[in-house]
Amino acid sequence: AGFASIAEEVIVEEEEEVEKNKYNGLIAGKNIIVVQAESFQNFVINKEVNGQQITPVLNQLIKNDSIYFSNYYEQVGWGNTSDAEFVSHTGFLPSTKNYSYKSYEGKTLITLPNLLKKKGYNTIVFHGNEPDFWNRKNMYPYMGFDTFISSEELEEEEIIGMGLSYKSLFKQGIPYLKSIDQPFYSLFITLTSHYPYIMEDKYKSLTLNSDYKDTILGNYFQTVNYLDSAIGQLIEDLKNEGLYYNSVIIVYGDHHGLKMQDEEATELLEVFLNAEYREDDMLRVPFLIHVPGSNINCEITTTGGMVDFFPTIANLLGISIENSYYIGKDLLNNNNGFATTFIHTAKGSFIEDDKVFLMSRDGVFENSRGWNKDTDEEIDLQEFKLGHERALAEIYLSQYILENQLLPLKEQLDILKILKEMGL
Ligand code: GP9
Repeated sequence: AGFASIAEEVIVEEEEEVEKNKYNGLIAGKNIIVVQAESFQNFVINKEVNGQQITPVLNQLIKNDSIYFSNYYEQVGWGNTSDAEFVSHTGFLPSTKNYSYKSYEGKTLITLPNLLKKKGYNTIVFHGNEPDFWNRKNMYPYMGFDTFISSEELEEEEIIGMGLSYKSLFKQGIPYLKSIDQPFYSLFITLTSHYPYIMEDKYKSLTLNSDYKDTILGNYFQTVNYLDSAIGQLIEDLKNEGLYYNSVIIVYGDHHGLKMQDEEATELLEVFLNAEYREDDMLRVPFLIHVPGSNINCEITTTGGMVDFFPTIANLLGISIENSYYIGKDLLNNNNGFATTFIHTAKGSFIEDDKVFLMSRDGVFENSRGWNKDTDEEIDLQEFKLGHERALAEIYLSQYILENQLLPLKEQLDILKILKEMGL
């Protein structure tokens, strides 16, 4: 079956709905501009270093016409940045065998861009690096992106670190957005804040004292601050081009940048945070939906992960999808926080609203650790048994469904039967 007929089946017809979810259709028909920000962690939000806000633009945005998710976690595997794209847009967890853009190349996928195309949207993705990196060029047609603007089309006017700078990427993206028919779904995948966070002084705006200057943490702050100012510039440009009020701007971090294993970074961070830097701090990324003119101003504290992006945004766009087509949950209509996490090769770790479970590296449940998020107190492992099984089920179910192309075959999506076949 072609994708068109599959999408017809997936989108639940309006007449079938009994009760609409909260915020259903809030952004229906609007242009969507998503910024997937490289190595962007949540701990910098609303924080100051040497008396200066690290993310002043985003801090303001969060307070005005925005929904901010403050307990949102990365869910990436081998594919790092590309897995963040994959998981966010499919609502399934990444492959455990290879990077998802390799494992699932050629598969029929139900993705946010694919569904939006059915609603008349144009889809476009921008990334200032070579198109073959992470197999993006081959994979984007399956992800539903019609147009891919990479380093082959973009001018090399400002290169920082691994590729085109944030500011140049956004600036060069605007004419493309102006030239395509509206509404559009656009994704900007950024690079400037990629490890090791080295930039020339002329791009640095924070004045740092000797505690931070030229340290990994100080350099990280500078690149994140540069990202923040680039988002400010993007918003100004959207206003000047008449695109701002009919667009929604979404920003999320793709994965962590400062590893706990990096002793220098962790030592500096613990002084900066005045607290221990733990796994959940490391894996938490910001997620923000800015809806100009909406007067919405809310913080969602329910624990979620990247698999939740697809159902959450779909609900906001007024697209109702049967929940057997994704693993995640609509974070605006769910109070049961849960995020399966990938921290090392042993699988089955997860985070809930009040606790964290970290599966032992040796894969033995009894050697694992679990603690209360607020008090840091260790919790009896038996309390994590069910969550651990759920985390494993989410991982293997994602893989089983995607590998075996079960998505187009509605009648085969009997979740309980699949779990039984998998021995879970
Ligand atoms: C490469 C960029 C960075 O194109 O997406 O990828 P990462 O190394 O962070 O996965």
